[in-house]
Amino acid sequence: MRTQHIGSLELDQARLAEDLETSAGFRYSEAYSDYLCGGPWKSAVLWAASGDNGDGLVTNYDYAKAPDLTDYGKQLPYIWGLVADLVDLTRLNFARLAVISDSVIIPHRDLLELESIPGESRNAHRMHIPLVTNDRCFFSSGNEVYRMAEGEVWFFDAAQVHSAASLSSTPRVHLMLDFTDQESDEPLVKLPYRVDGGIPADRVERRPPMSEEERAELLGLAPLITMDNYRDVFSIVIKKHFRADGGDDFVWRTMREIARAGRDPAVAARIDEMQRYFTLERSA
Ligand code: YCP
Ligand code: CO
Repeated sequence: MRTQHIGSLELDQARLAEDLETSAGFRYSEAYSDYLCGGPWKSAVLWAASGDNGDGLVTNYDYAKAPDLTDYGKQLPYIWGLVADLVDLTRLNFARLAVISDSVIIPHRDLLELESIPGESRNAHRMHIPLVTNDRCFFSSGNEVYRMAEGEVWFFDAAQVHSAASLSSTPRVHLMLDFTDQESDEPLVKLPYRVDGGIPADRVERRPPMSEEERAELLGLAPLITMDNYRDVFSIVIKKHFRADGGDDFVWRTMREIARAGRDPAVAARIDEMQRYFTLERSA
């Protein structure tokens, strides 16, 4: 399903605040933090196979078992009520709270490691609902940068190369729901929506085109890049992608260029290997 805004929920801020306070006591998983440069990707599993909180890695759940509410899910009556009223639970595979601050995500595709899981029990459609966000939080899909607002319901195409940023110390809290691809007479979402919306023009962030001077400045990092700091360089290049339009494949292209112009060939090899892992192939 294409990334698109399909509707909005009225959030009851007082009830939400109560649940968020409860969730502050959870032991969040930091699985997938290798996708981030900066703060970790913290997730709390609310709904998963056999109601097991698990370790947060989607490949480590028993897909032969029916999904159910976890201990964490049970402790968030308001947030869980929103989910149960909104979606067809029979096709819901995973529900997570995802929290990030002071961090950016390496452009990647998801679902690449799920091919060995049977089709009808594998995550196939994703939905994002921001619960707490701010104007320093961004997403990108390909070379399009956009923002989601609190309470909005979005389909999210995780098979396209995507990235995200949370450029402040205030945690961004999203509900992330993953669905299977089973046939059903019931709608997946109990909201009237059209499935052709795409990213609304007023959510797209208009970035200035990147100047030749700015590109040259980034390439100026080449003499500095080493095996010790290439993730710091990644962070600078990804942050630039959210502020200026460098064209298609800007992040990976720029990282390859910087690494090749650098002094240590091992860095260029590492970037190529990472690009394969994050965007092309990944086995569980
Ligand atoms: C995301 N994808 O795009 C997640 C973050 C890694 C997998 C963690 O939000
Ligand atoms: Co992702």
